[in-house]
Amino acid sequence: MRSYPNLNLNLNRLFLFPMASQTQDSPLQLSPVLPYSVRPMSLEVGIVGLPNVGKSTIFNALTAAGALAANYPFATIEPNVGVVAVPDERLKTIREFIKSEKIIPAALRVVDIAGIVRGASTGEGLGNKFLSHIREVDAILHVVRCFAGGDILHVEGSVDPLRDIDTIDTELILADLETVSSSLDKAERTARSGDKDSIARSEILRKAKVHLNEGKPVRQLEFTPDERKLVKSLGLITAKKVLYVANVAEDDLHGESPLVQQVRERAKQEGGAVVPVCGKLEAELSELPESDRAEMLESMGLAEPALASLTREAYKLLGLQSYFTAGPKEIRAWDIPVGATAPQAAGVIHTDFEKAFIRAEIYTIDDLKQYKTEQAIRAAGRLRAEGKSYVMHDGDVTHFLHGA
Ligand SMILES: Nc1nc2c(ncn2[C@@H]2O[C@H](COP(=O)(O)OP(=O)(O)OP(=O)(O)O)[C@@H](O)[C@H]2O)c(=O)[nH]1
Ligand SMILES: [Mg+2]
Repeated sequence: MRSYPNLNLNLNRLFLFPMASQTQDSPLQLSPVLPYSVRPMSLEVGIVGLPNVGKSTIFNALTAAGALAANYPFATIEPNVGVVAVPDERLKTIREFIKSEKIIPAALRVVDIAGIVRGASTGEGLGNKFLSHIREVDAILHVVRCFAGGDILHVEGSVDPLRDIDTIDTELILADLETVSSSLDKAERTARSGDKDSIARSEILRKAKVHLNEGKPVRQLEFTPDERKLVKSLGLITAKKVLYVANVAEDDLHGESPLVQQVRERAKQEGGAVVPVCGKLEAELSELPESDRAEMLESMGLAEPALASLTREAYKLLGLQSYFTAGPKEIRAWDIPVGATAPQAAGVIHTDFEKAFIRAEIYTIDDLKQYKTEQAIRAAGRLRAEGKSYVMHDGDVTHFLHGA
């Protein structure tokens, strides 16, 4: 039987309002565990950084949510959460050939929390209490101030991105150390009864504790896939991958200043990346009607808004790619890890599709451009039937055949 992904209402609620967000005026009460219907469907990133470096400004730009951005530290107290559509030109290309009621892009959830200051772990500033809101995220966006801007207060009195990165890293390491220490106490207590899980848990926690005590983030440690699952469940912030967002000055949109170069160097050593974003201009851009945005981007000499480059880098960092489903009801992008097999990709739509997977019919967007219709692609012998061991490629257009 052929299946066009049959949408479960719950899953879709998120996508019907891709720009929906919660703002300062109506803070969303985040539960520690997000609803199941949301979690597997969208990538989630949490924004960290010192106070007043432009986190909320960038969050606004990303979500056009209108969260409070103001020139005083700790403007953000409650976390802001926004859900944005991941820009992907390939969806539009598919729609040129396949008539469909709607396009459903992949979604990115962005969580903006209060700034962290030196000494947060001992209660300075607003302390660490907002870190709980980013324990569940997939990756960290670390916003670093790289613009001078004399009238914008810097909590440390000067602009120095590497010092700021160290400050945040230290506080996050101390926060994780606290988590690890209390989990270790508990795990060691239950391990005494010989409980295998607790013994495994204790070992990992001890390894993490030694490392954190040396002032190093957990992400540097090697773990087996099983251990990695456990580490994930611990919600350690320094175990998550980091994408640096350099908040650049209006005259350095491509991030060529020495300050941004320093951050780039730092990211390179850590195996990460830097995306230069001018928060102020991006926020202005996001307030324009869609039709005027391209003109403003062009006048700024930018090819695309920050959201596009940020999501692309986040996908790369997390080893994610997209495949598409396309039919008369919808054209939709789905996120999968690089290396996922066809049944695993089907499982992202519905777990039953993975279990009852029969085969996938797959073509590429280039096939679609060349042959114009699926029938023509099939007639030309370009519609591939792929089995259980097929490893998905980025951009595959797919129908899953399953017995569910
Ligand atoms: N010149 C300039 N000012 C900026 C830029 N980005 C943010 N600002 C200003 O810096 C101030 C702080 O911005 P916010 O976005 O509120 O900073 P934040 O990091 O969220 O601060 P907290 O929530 O207090 O931690 C505001 O006055 C912004 O207008 C930028 O790219 N250039
Ligand atoms: Mg803020």
